[in-house]
Amino acid sequence: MTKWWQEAIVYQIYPKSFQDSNGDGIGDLKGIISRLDALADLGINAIWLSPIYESPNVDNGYDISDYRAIHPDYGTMEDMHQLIELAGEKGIKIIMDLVINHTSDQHEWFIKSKEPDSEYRDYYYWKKGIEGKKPNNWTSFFGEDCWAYDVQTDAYYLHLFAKEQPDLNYHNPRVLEEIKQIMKFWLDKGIAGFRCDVINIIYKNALDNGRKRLILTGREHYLSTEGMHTILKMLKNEILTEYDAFTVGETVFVTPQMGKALCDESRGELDTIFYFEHMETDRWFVKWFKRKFSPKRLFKVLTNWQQALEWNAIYLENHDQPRSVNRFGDTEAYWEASSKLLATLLLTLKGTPFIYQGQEIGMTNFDFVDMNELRDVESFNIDSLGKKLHIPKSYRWYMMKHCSRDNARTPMQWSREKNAGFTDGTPWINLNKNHIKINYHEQMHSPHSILSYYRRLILLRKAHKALIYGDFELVNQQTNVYIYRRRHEEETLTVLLNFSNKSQTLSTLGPILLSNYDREYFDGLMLPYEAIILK
Ligand code: ISL
Ligand code: CA
Repeated sequence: MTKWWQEAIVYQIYPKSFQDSNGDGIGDLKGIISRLDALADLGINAIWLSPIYESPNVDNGYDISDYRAIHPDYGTMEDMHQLIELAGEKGIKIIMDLVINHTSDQHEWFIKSKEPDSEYRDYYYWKKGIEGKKPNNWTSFFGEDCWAYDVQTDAYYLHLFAKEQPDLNYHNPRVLEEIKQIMKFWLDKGIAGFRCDVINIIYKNALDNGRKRLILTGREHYLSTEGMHTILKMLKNEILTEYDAFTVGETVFVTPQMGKALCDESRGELDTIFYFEHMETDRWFVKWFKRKFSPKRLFKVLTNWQQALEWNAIYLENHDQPRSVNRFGDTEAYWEASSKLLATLLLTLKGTPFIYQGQEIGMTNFDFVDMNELRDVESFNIDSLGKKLHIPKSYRWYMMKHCSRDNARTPMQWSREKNAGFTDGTPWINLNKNHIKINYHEQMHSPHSILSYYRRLILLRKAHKALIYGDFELVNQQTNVYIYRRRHEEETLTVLLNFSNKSQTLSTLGPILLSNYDREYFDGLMLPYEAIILK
């Protein structure tokens, strides 16, 4: 049986940087509402909203202090109802971000839990140190260690992310009960599902010391545990199914094997996941060490996942990743062609595609010149860790340039005007100066723009079921050329992608359905960064 979300194309909005409506320099819900026509015109069917809940914004909303309230920066609950309704009228569903591994340290549960006798104490992991030392040797995702000390009660609490993000304790059944009620609260408002933040680490088996590792010491105690699988089954059974809600789990360090265990329909856990293996194909060990991108590595990872899972989420960008054209394309001579090439990949693989705001116009990494232009807590933590490790300043800056999450968080470039039409005020983070050249307005009017190409691809996907339901069949993954077929009933389409700035000669020929060079017949010679769909 097919599902609504298999035919859907999802667009991720990072609200803080999408559209400001009141001149305070921060994007907001009214701003999103004012751009719904643009989104409908692109042809998307759902929006994944990064967090808009009440939050001190240490990690831009991924530190929630009230799951049932809208942050005043973003507007009111009334605005949210309007967004759900008006988007719905245009056939666009809303998917919310569900951040339940941790809360903010300003959440009332956490504040109350600081009292040792409080009924909230066990909502979190509060532990006494061992002989003046931290409870164990685990390290956090953001580079610091992951136990914070509280003087008042002479105890530590666990935080796998920033210290303002204490981890919830799912050994306490009351925590899951709270989460279920929160999910119902939003589903009853008419949202269509959840993107579940770092969902495969929520259940910690034990707080024992971990094997020493380069990153994330301790992870064998909480990655993809049985307890986590049990929780997912309960959420699906007791809450999600009744609403026909869609889930995409953000899952770290997952293999295709683990992915299957999370997404196989028969197991009743998640619908899809975001894996990270393809995001590591231009990195050494951790995301902070860039290496030369090898297209072949990318093809191999993608093929592997395409073959392992019946269905999954497909993405090349999000708010945590540098822009894809910088990583896998060419921002100079072939900026347009390579952005379109990546669009073709995204929209012709098997799965539900996620477009990240700005990707549809080929937005690029930031052009900041100084550390004080950055805003991300992770970047600052990593920079100070780098300092401690005596990594030279120039290399630390190189790391930021290529790897900081702020690369994807500069404001959406709507026009060539002041502040790119994002705000009338002072933006919370600087805009990329290239908005003079790269902007929505310009591309909207050009039939050959990246934006128009996205539109065409989306229409094509809707017209050719093979692009949605077709099997994935690998034809070739040479050094720079990726070729695969999508076959469904009577129709077979072949996708050819040239990930290099050199032409390539192939033995295939034939009439073209779509090419990023607007050709109609393929003569066997692939141009630089050419993408072709053959009939
Ligand atoms: O971006 C990363 C490291 O640079 C990832 O390890 C990231 O931290 C991980 O994918 C989890 O991300 C999610 O949870 C974080 C939040 O900061 C991210 O924005 C969110 O996508 C904590 O809630
Ligand atoms: Ca605003």
